[in-house]
Amino acid sequence: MSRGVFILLEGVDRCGKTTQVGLLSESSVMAPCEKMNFPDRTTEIGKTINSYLKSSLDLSDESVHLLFSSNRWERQPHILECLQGGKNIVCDRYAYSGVAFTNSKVDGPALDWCKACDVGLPRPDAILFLDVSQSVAETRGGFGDERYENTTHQTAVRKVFETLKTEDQAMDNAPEWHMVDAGRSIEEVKKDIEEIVKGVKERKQDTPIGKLWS
Ligand code: ADP
Ligand code: 2DT
Repeated sequence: MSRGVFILLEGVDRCGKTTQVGLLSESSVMAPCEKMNFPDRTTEIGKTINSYLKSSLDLSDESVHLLFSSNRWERQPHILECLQGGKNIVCDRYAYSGVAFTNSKVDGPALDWCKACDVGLPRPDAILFLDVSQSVAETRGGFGDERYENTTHQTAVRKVFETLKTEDQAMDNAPEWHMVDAGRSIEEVKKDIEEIVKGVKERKQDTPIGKLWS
């Protein structure tokens, strides 16, 4: 039996991740499928992260970064169990958001420090980066009240994503990156994503599960 494949959707706020993760998880291309998202606010660590994002709790940049990472590590056994059992995973944000949102802070921790705590997590087989300009993203509804929901930070986040893509592309064992033009209609983006995922399955489902950034 082939293993499941691990598909990660990343991008800035309102690029359409939640919409497309939902559609892909219901598509026959991904069946059987488990849908995940990070931060997972349902766990004890996730509840602390939620308080931080809602600004009812203050934490240092380093401390909250490690909590976001820990929130992924607590799901590691389940991720591996799904993939080994032949279940595909579609995930809304992961360590890439983790690094991008922390490193982009003013005087934020260094990129390598940000990456270190996520090294060894289950490696996504592919990252589908939903690429949309900041101005288009902002026509899709106003920012809410959570931390990070402002244009300056989102622009800085986008630059770190670019750096992470460049670094991955220089590695032998990194996820495939696919830039998806997310400025099109929901249906067009969905079709594009399904085609990409078909190819990823063919290439990856009979390879060993990888470890992130190692
Ligand atoms: P994210 O999870 O990346 O923040 P969402 O999927 O929640 O983004 O989408 C943000 C808003 O934009 C929602 O109101 C959604 O219905 C809308 N939306 C999503 N994709 C598109 C698209 N391709 N074109 C226009 N509006 C979209
Ligand atoms: P959502 O709006 O997708 O719930 O994200 N974030 C996310 C981090 O700062 N570090 C992380 O490791 C992850 C996964 C991105 C809530 C916010 O949390 C940020 C936006």
